[in-house]
Amino acid sequence: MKSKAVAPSDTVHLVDCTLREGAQAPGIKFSAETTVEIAKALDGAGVAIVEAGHPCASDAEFERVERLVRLGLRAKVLAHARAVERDISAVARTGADAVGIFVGVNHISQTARLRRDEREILSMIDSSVRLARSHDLTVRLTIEDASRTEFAMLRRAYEVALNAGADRLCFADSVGVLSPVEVAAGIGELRSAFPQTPLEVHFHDDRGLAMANTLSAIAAGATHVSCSVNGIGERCGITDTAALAANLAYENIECGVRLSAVASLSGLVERVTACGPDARRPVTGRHAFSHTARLHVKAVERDPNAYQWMDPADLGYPVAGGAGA
Ligand code: HCA
Ligand code: CU
Repeated sequence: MKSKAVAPSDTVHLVDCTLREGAQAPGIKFSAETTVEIAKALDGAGVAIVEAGHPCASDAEFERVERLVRLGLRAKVLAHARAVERDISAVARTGADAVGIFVGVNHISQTARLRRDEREILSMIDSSVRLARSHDLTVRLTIEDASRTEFAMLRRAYEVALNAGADRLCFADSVGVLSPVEVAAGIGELRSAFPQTPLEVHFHDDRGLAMANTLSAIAAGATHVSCSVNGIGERCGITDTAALAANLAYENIECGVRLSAVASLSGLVERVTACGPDARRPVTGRHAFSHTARLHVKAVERDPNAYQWMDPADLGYPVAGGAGA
């Protein structure tokens, strides 16, 4: 029987990071032109926030983000920054609505990523959030590797960010190590600690659990989800925007994305990146809605629900055969 997720909120906001996290996938590079094409498609599909890129990385990256901002999309545009003045000023100069500041605070971040101690990192969080607010940017503060950060330390870092004026907190499972049971507990604990604060989750798929973790986080009260079309990102990528939209529709959770845009979004990113989803990938894979055994084919002819969880036509795939057609 189809069951509905126990979500405290029946609405979640998608933060599509195809143009930032996706640009970090091996072999993928977005030109200004393809950035514009993808951004327009995301906006047209109803994505709430488009994560554009990391403007401080290079002149070309700055121009790519600036061009996206100039489109004047309905979606809010967020650009990425380390917790340093240079990065945040670059985001402000692009005219983006929001900055996504990311910083790690656990031992491995102190020793391998930032080479600073906790006190120094907390001070970086404080000053970078204040600087961003002084530029009138909406601020998302992400703790990188939050999943391997002791709760008390995580809480201290988030408190500093909120006191400095951050608008939203983000919990990143940067290495993709969590399981849904751990996510339910961890996000539940954060929700209790910061009940009024919008909370985003960012799950990498290294254990193949990004989607499961995302649904678990939503059930535990996450309000925003980082995702990318076809799941592209570092290593195994992150939660797939297309599959997430389909899953949320199935669970009756509103995310603003038109379900019928799923096929074209996935196809566009496949074309631009010259890299399609695996044939067996849920929702967007070539075989996701194809039926082979005679018994199955016959049953589906009589009633498509016999061997399908969803009608591929609702996702924008030409029927019959859906994604596999
Ligand atoms: C990265 C890190 C990040 C940041 C996520 C965020 C992660 O690849 O630079 O800023 O919300 O997974 O921690 O993608
Ligand atoms: Cu990431």
